[in-house]
Amino acid sequence: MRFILLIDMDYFFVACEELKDPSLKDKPAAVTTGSDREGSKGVIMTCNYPARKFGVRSGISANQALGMCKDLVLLKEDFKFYEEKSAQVASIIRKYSNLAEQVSIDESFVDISDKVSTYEQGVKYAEAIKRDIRSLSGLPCSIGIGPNKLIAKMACDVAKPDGIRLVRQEEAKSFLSIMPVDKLYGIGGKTAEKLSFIGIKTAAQLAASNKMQLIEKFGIFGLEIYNTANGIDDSDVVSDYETKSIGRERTLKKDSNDDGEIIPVIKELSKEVFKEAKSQGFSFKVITIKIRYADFTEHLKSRTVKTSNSAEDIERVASEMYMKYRTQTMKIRKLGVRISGLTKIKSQRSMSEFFS
Ligand code: TTP
Ligand code: MG
Repeated sequence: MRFILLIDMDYFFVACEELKDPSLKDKPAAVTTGSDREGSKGVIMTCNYPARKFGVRSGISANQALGMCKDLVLLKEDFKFYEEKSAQVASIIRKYSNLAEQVSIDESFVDISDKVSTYEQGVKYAEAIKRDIRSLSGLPCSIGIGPNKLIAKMACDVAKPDGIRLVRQEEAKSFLSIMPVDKLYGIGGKTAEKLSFIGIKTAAQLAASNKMQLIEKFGIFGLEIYNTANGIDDSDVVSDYETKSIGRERTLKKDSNDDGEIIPVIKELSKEVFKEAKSQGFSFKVITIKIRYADFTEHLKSRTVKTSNSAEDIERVASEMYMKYRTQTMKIRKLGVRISGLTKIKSQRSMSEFFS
């Protein structure tokens, strides 16, 4: 018996913008791309739920969106920030399971089959992850729970926004049956159109159709969509988790060779690296600094220490290496601190924390 979660952030880019400007919360707002081009307000990447009420959606032009909702707040995309938040969410998820597969900037499958043994426990587990994501990143998400990736994904769609939805194996077929085929995971508009030519419009019709006819028409893909409509999916969650090292880098506001400016940056980066190592429960053996000079040459220096889990060790060794290897003639553009030789010191959160 497998238990799979699909965690998808709600109105992700705009939710990130709300963190920067909480006054956006109740206003219809959208993030655009391409607004730099002359004479263009750009294209909508996503919008919040108040804006969706007016029909605003991803992919339409900002002008068209303003036609639907004249008070729509347009925000320019800030990918760097969204990527940071995405990485933060991914690291929160990893505290719960290493068997996590990030499939886009804001969604991950998580296999929790070795953490829970009933659907009810799966819901509790999902609630705990959702709570943690909200309190640590400040962002809302929705979670679908099911016996496979397909069902988890479809369950998440109906859980939105800010919800959790469980669909058991035995409910899967009837859960899917009312859906139009183009709402099924993996079936796009073109396939839906071809299916409608042979009289198949809903998942129920697809599930009850002639398997051989589908294979004749679509090849192996025909079998896949037939299985999809029947709630069958045995694909694995493929873990993208392999922490060989934990690092942080920062570009200085202005190129500098002033130790008084640089040492505090190294200390700050060391603290951040330590915080991440601590949250993932790792001790480390190797500390590395990276110095990128104004001419883009890059220097890496490493030192191996006795296995450690102290913030002071990272700060001290990183600062010492900097003082030893810096050249004072060239200004520095970017600094990095990294730890490797990681060993797990803390087991992942145990179920007892959630069920006590
Ligand atoms: P989605 O998860 O599809 O959308 P969403 O998170 O904004 O809204 P929700 O999940 O609550 O329905 O996509 C994640 C992000 O990817 C989204 O915030 C912006 C970006 N994106 C685009 O840039 N273009 C698109 O066409 C879509 C659909 C999303
Ligand atoms: Mg999303």
